[in-house]
Amino acid sequence: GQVIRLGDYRPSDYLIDKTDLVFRLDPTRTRVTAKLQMRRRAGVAPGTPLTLDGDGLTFVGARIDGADAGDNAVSATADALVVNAPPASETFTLEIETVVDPTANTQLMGLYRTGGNYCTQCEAEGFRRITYFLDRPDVLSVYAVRIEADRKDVPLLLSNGNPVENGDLGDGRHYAVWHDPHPKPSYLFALFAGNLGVVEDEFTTASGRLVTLKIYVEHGKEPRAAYAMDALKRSMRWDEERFGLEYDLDIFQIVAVSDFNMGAMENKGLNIFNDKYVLADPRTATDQDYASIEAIIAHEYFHNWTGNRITCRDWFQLCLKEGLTVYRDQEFSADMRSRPVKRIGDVRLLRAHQFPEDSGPLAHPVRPRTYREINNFYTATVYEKGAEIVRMLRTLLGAKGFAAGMDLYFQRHDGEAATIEQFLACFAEAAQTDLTQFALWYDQPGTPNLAITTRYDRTARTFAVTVNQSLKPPVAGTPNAPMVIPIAFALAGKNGSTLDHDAVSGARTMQHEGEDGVLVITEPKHEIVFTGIAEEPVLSVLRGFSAPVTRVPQAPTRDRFFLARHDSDPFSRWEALNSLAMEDLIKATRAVSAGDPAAASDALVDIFSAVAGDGTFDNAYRALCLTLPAETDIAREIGRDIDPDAINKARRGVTEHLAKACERVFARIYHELQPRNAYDPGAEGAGRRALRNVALTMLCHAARSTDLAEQALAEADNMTDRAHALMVLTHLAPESEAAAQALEAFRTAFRAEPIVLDKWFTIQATVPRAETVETVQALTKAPGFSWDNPNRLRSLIGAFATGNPVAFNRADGKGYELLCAAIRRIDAKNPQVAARLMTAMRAWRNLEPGRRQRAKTAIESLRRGDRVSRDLADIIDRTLA
Ligand code: BAL
Ligand code: ZN
Repeated sequence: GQVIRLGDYRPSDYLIDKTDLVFRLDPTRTRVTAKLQMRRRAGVAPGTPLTLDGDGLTFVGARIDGADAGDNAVSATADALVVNAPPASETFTLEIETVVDPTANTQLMGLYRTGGNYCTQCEAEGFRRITYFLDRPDVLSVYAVRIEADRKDVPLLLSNGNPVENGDLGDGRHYAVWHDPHPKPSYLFALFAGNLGVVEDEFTTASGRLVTLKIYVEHGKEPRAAYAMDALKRSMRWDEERFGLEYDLDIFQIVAVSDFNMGAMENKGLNIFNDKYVLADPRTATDQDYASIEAIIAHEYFHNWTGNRITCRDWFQLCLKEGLTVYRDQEFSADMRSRPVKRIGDVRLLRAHQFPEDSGPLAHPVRPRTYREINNFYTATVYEKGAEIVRMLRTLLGAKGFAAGMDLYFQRHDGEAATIEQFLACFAEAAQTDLTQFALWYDQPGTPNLAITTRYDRTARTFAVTVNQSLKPPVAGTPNAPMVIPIAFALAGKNGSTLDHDAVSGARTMQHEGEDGVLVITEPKHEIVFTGIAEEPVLSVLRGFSAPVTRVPQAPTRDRFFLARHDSDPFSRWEALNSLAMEDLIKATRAVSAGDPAAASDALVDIFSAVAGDGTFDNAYRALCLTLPAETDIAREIGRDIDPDAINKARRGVTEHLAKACERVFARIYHELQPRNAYDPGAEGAGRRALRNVALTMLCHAARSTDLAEQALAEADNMTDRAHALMVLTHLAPESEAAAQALEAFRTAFRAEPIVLDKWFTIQATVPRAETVETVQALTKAPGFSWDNPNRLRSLIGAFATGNPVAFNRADGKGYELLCAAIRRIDAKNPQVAARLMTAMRAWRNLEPGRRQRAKTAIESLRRGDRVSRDLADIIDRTLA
């Protein structure tokens, strides 16, 4: 495939000022007319040929300035339309007619059918599957859209912007016209047409604009859209209050569909959502589902400014909208819920998904410099590390400096397609600082490491801190210059309170009002000295995870035990505890490999039971503290020659040890936190359930019995408790009659609810034992599974490959074979989903030699197959490179 390079960017020769679309919808032969108001860019020679992008289109005809364009004027293939000699005038109209088959569109890019309805997905390059166009984000156009369809089957006709007109066409058909006054790139175009129910509400913006809000869902599911509507209104208010950003149309619509490659899409004024991120009620959704809905509704809404009003110049700048918008939705959720709990969750996610990406064969800069297939760059690096960069800016500039930079960005670039350089320039200018070195965060792949040592001199009353930064290039030849690393810190005295100091030398420090002090690391090595330190402090660093870095070696064990009890930053306290647990888990893995039993250290048992019994902590926070690192976390930490069976055995052993040692505390928690009130999805209720469910898991481990899980399952009055109890029962006693019956009861109860049944698939796909390979194979034939639906594929095949290290990495290689066979089958229909599933094999080189060889063989045989999509070939080739 062809490689696209950032360095090759140049503006298009032509612009499209106005785009008038007419859709005559038909299940297999939809006719699309695009009337494009073209404008030659200043400085481009008259008559310069014009090439429009296409992808799999059937060309019908073209007209230039109203006259039929003959074969000499225009040449069209499925993948491009060339106007060989456009009019010499500065502007002209180009009218193009194409035919597309929405029913045959299994890629779910462009115009496709879902649940009998018509739906579009255009980001990144789906619009070219609808009509020929300059399908690139820096071509902004004003759209008017007319949709015609059968009235009975397709009563609802939606597109971006405001409704203009609708009416009857006789012959059973009708039409609607939409107009979006905001110029937008083609990737933000959307059309939905079909038959759905609607929930309606309204919102008045700070400046008094009355906005109609509509959420469309399957008929009968309207009550399940109430939470999404509430989240939307809270998002709209929050963006006004926190960023001063108001909504800018008279109507905002969300459509929930069941076949969708991504989570959701921020099309201007008409967001299209995977229904799993809209629909919720206590019977069908877990607390995690509610939290995801809140975050994603907010994320897509926030894109209206960061993405839509200011978009990206080219796809290399994807993090400009995604990293920034993730940062914004993280802040929103932190304000709606518990800030430390949200931060810990986000950091766990970053470490689980982004760190491995950044240290393996698929590593890329937050702003990549090349790509073969842009769909493969909607990654944890672009999104989550991109958000961390924005967070670091905020840390370095302080609340005021950051707000000034954001304000300037909106003021200067509204209505434009911008770059990372332009974004950073706003902060540099507003806060009067140089961000040249900081910009390396966008260009250098890999996770920097900090080595930090300390020395206290009692007589001189000085505290010396040495910081070394290093960056191991994850891909041969990638750059690794020293970066700007903000280290939020405190010097903790005996009871954890922060000690004062007189002066600091050796690094720039900053102290923004009401925030932690920050050491600004810029060199490979800093020797920092604090003076006037009255007692020996314990250094607390990277508070709140102030930079996306690793720290190897860890702080001395003694310091971490101190911080786990006393650090005044809740994140750092969790971090210390988590790293101590990790240390024990790694020791236990070594023990298991040597044929010895796995156990937790006495010190870990002590602190674990102290945290478990400490009612002063918030429940959700305590639940996080009492959750051991996952097997995949342990594998990542071990890094090489990984034996997933040993890790599983070790984690189970340590869990049982801790569970037994703290059994009484967990029993007390379990009984004290019995639900008292009706289910409420808010943070407080979710925290109670999270802690109680941790206690349930631990009690089952302690007793080596699933009786309590069975009882919990019988008592559960909401999906959070029900799914958790079913998971514990199935994972701890997969062969039991009780598990079989409970699974069957769940299937029967939710057989008509695909997104709920997905939980049933996932619970079974993640049972940690070798036989699960055969279970997953069998489940592909179960009623309710479909090879065509991305959610089904993710909840069965995806969960198996990424959430079940034991079965997926079965020593005989059958897990890899299962995944690769599934991918081959999926790739023929939906390359994007196939490529995404393939990333589950990116860490194959870290496995012990036997598994490594089997994984490699499976990947290679997949690559040798005929007809591998560009998406999939790109991932495979980079994975093997
Ligand atoms: N732009 C793709 C979906 C999202 O990030 O919101
Ligand atoms: Zn986004």
